[in-house]
Amino acid sequence: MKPRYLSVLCLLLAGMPLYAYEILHDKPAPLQAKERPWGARCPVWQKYCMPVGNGTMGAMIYGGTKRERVQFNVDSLWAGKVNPKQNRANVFPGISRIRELLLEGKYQEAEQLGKQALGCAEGAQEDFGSYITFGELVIETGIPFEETSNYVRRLDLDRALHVVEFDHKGNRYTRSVFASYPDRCIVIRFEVEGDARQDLALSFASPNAFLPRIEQGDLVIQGELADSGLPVDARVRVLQEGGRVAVGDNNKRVEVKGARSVTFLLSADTGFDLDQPDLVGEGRAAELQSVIDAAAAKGYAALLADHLKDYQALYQRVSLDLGASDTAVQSMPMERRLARYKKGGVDPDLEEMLFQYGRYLLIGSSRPGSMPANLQGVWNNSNEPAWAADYHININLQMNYWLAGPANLLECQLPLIDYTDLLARHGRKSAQAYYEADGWTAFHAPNLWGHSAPRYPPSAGKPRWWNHLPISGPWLAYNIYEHYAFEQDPSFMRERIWPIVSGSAEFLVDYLYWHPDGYYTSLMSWSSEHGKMSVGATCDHAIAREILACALELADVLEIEDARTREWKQVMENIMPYRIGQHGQLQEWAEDRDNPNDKHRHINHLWGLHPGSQISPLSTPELAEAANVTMAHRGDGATGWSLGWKLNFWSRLRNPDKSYQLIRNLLRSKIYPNLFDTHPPFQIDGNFGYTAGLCELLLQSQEKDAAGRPVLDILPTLPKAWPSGQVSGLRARGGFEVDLSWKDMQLKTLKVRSLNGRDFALRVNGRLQNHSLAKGECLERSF
Ligand code: FUC
Repeated sequence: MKPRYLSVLCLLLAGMPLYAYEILHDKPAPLQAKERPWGARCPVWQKYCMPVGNGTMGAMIYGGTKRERVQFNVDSLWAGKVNPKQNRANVFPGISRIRELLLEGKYQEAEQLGKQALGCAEGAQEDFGSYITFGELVIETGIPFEETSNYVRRLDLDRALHVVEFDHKGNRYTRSVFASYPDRCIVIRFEVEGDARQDLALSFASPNAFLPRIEQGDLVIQGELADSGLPVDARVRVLQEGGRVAVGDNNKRVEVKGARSVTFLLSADTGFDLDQPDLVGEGRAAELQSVIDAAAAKGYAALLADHLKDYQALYQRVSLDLGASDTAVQSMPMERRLARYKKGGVDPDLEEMLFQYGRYLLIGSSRPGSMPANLQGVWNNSNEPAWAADYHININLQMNYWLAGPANLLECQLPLIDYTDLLARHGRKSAQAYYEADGWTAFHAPNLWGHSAPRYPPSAGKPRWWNHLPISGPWLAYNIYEHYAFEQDPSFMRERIWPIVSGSAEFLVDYLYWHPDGYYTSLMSWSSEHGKMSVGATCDHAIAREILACALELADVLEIEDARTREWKQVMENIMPYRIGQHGQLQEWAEDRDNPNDKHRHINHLWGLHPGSQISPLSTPELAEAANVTMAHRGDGATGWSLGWKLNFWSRLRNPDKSYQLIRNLLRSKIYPNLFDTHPPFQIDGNFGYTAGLCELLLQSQEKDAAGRPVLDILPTLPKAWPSGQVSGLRARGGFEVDLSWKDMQLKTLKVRSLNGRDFALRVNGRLQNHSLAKGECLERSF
């Protein structure tokens, strides 16, 4: 063990808080894999660099000694542009004909017609664009890695701080990076102990034509996006202690000589404004200058202190202990640690760390005022990221926020609500254009500007089930409802949540089709990305049932009861019921055609089990058994996000062994050495799905009792791998915070804090008990 690891270890043993975790590496990222500059699947970037973020900006740090690189992004940096004519004209007659054909059993003809009739308007695909990369700051130091010793780089999750440390010629060098939300900048500090001095040169590199120049000693970067004309700006201030500064490379490089320490302050933005997304906004150069001036005036120590205060107020709400890993394991570089885990090594601290990492990544990529976390959060090194790093809403964006409630980060969900407002505005036109329906919906993959039509036109030749998924809007509306379920703030609900959820219910009652057999069905539909055309995909029905129930619950709180809510209720109660098929499986479609050998990653038909609340081993045992059969068919492997979903399914099915197996599979096969989850490539939803799933093992609250009280289900699915442990600060629907501990698989202590004074029921060891607590009151029990 290297001396530095020893000191880290001593700190751990000295009783550091439970939320202190570090992702360790003993080499710079570029020495750990082969570089593919600006490549979407660059192994160095996606596997070894480590992320910091403040919601609006994200950076990935390479940790090089000779050349440090800080690749960075801004959340609204999108190629492409608004397309006001994205909805295809005259689609509804085609949809009506497809419906008739399906009812006549003419599936092939219906599919044929679907290929020609569905999709967005021609031209809209070209404007859709992609999330792209800004570029990187390059800081040359002249210190080759081979001349260094005791190198360590680590991402400290408790402080949201990246640190590189090494010795060179008897001097200890430390480089720290953090992304400050309060001060809107990324702070990079190069320090050296003792008498040594540093010579550093700062420059900018990018695959885009963003031009750097030195202005009043700052590195100023300016550009404009080709399609939209969106202005792009960044500014870097160089604050050195000691030494002197010069300008080089044709006014494009800042050169610092003989400094004791140097702090770089980076701030960047585009002119995009979510409130006026159709306009090409003003450049932000002047605003960034004020941001940087203010940060510089504050100084490094105060910037760090304010960053810690802001970040820890969110991060330290939840602590988790699932058992202790060997001390030698805790200080292992992550690549070795994962390899050991892969071989069956026991490492509960790593399982905890991945849980907290999900929370870290959400705090880093989604803060009030930012865009929501996209397929890669806010991190992206390429102009051609996989799936445009967009906002897929046929599971991915929704999954990004599953943890926001249970893992107690509701503030981080506000960007999702802001963005859904935009989508719903455009989505009203899409609901009319495609279904002549009121309310709003959006199809499977929107972009920065809230593209709500299907993604591709018929001429793109893409499979239609990708494109045409009108249930995506209601699926997203469920996340927005969940915000209220966890928060219970009636005035926020009235203003922000009700319009989205009620607008979704309005769409659904117009969209669902009254089948001649006497029920409402999603005609025509297919199970997302799995196909085939159907007279009713189970997932659509589950989502419709749940959203209508949510809308009715909110209407009840708002004391609204009218023709509209009566229609919602009537439709909800007459949606095609679940069907159990020939293999005992929960049918994916109205037609009994599931293939038991099919391992497809989308398991949409279990939506009512998770994230929905319709299927449970306790209240609907037959459906839960059918869901078990489906899960057995689909197996325990999958892409990153799908493993995350499977973990949530198994925990709702109250199967601890399977749940733990999924945790092992995920960590074994889909987690990179920087702990990013991979599809492949890197896709952040798997990280978020893991954290959400872990919450589900320890506390569930999706159930309501007969009187409508939320049921807090304590330790519903505890894996044997964690016989003793504790968690504190989890949040439950109804507005509660829960701490609990267990020993030898038995609950030991329980504390429930009521945030809103709602009555609730507790299920402990299988027994249900009602409770009343006033707002702010706690219930405490020992067992
Ligand atoms: C859905 C998934 C893919 C991928 C993409 C971003 O389409 O089916 O696996 O995750 O989203």
